[in-house]
Amino acid sequence: MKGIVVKVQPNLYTVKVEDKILECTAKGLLKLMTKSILVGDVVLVNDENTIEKILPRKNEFVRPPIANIDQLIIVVAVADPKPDLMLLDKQIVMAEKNNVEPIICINKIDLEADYAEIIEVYENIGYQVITTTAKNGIGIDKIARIINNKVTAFSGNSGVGKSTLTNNIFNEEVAIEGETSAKTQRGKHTTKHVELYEFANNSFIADTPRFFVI
Ligand SMILES: Nc1nc2c(ncn2[C@@H]2O[C@H](COP(=O)(O)OP(=O)(O)O)[C@@H](O)[C@H]2O)c(=O)[nH]1
Ligand SMILES: [Mg+2]
Repeated sequence: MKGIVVKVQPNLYTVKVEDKILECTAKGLLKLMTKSILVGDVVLVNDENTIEKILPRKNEFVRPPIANIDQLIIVVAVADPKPDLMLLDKQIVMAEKNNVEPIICINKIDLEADYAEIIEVYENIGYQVITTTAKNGIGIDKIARIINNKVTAFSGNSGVGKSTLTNNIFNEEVAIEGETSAKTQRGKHTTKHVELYEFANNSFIADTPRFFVI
């Protein structure tokens, strides 16, 4: 049976096979391999809920540990914290290099800030730019359309609204929201582990911590 790994714990892998969620272990040989099983891996599972094979990956990341990402929604806030365009550019390069489609999400447009130039610059070089007010659920419908039938991850500095976006998409608390610290203007690193959440059939979201490292 073919499935997708949605969660990894020490020696325990949660795999979605068709419409079933299975708690699986891995065949001894796989454990010895240097490349361990990652969230996002497409695997073959036998009748005893043992993972026998990892199918070839489209891409793989060490930090966060995840594989087979289709698209990366890179989130920047118009303010609080202020846009880090250097980080945005680095994430775009990282995505392109790894066969992941980058999409830019400008969040917190309820705050007083001028973001028209950011939209113009990135749209002019061919990227899709979405604007949202995650806190009030504005623009979530656009994101829901984009993530349909894909494995999507979010990246961006702490406090830009990744968890709030994810929570609004599911309309439930799947990830923990963190307050942005007034002192440092950075959010707490509340999102600790990597997990894929199924939004609709075959539409998965990873709420990953902070940003992707090449
Ligand atoms: N004003 C405003 N605040 C937001 C918006 N989206 C999220 N926030 C707040 O920003 C803070 C950080 O959000 P969070 O989702 O935890 O960011 P993450 O670190 O990227 O996951 C929280 O206090 C949210 O309530 C928004 O659209 N507008
Ligand atoms: Mg978060």
